[in-house]
Amino acid sequence: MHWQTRRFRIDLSRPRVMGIVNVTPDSFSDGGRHDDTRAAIAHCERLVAEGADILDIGGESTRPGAPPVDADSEWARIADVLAAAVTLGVPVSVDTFKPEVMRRALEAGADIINDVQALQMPGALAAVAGTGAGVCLMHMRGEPASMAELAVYGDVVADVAAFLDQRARVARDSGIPAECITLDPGYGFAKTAEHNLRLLACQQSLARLGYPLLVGWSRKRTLGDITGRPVDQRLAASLAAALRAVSAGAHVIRVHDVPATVDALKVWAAVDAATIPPTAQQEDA
Ligand code: HH2
Repeated sequence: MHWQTRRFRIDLSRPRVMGIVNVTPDSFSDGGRHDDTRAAIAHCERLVAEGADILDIGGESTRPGAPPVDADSEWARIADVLAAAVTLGVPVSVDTFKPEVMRRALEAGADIINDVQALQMPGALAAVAGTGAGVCLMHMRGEPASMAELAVYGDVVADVAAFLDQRARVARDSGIPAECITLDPGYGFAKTAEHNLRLLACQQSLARLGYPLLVGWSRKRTLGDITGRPVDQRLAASLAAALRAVSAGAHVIRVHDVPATVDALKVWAAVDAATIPPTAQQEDA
């Protein structure tokens, strides 16, 4: 399986690590840490040196209750960081739901648009179609400010699958090639801890929709609910969730802690490489 993006065709025969670069004053786990341009560019360089396969640059926090940011301010936060990131030799994604920011990011060389609103904003499909960009279509409901109230589902797995399937169809009908599309269940977005865990337990059914899955569990609140740990002490929990997600069909893991995730996936790959295929096992017996 591959993910076609503008400059790179990403081979997904092994899980890939997407390193998070939040150029925001208020992101839930690292807000304010990289919100000056120089620090954010240094962070991009560090993540690539640590083994990130993809960078994901965001200029607006999507944490519950985050205040909205207008397109000009969002673009002003990320423009110089994006310009530097596209010289680093890895695909660069921009995390935005605003068509105006998408258009500017693609003009500036972004490879991927990561949209937590799954290209539902008027003009978003047109901003991406025909550019060759990869897209990540994520499930959520409402806006960050209101999403907690909307965490009510009949069957969360069926509802999320139906939404993602429909958004992928709409994207394709708008001219975005299937090979450019990844889907994301949107862990933590308009979902309770119970919903998030149920979705992870049943994530294979989303993988069966036929598109690569991109997932983000890194440091999220459900991990704090389970372990009782604050956001800066959720590395072990994040790794456990990342590995469960990979075993349930995820191809791209969106994380803050790149070196630890890369190591965990190296061990995973080493065990895979040592695994005897079932047919050979039968011959041995
Ligand atoms: N999670 C966050 C933001 N963007 N994009 C995708 N595709 N999937 C996710 O799970 C996802 C996402 C939230 O995490 P973070 O960027 O660290 O926080 P904030 O939104 O507060 O900047």
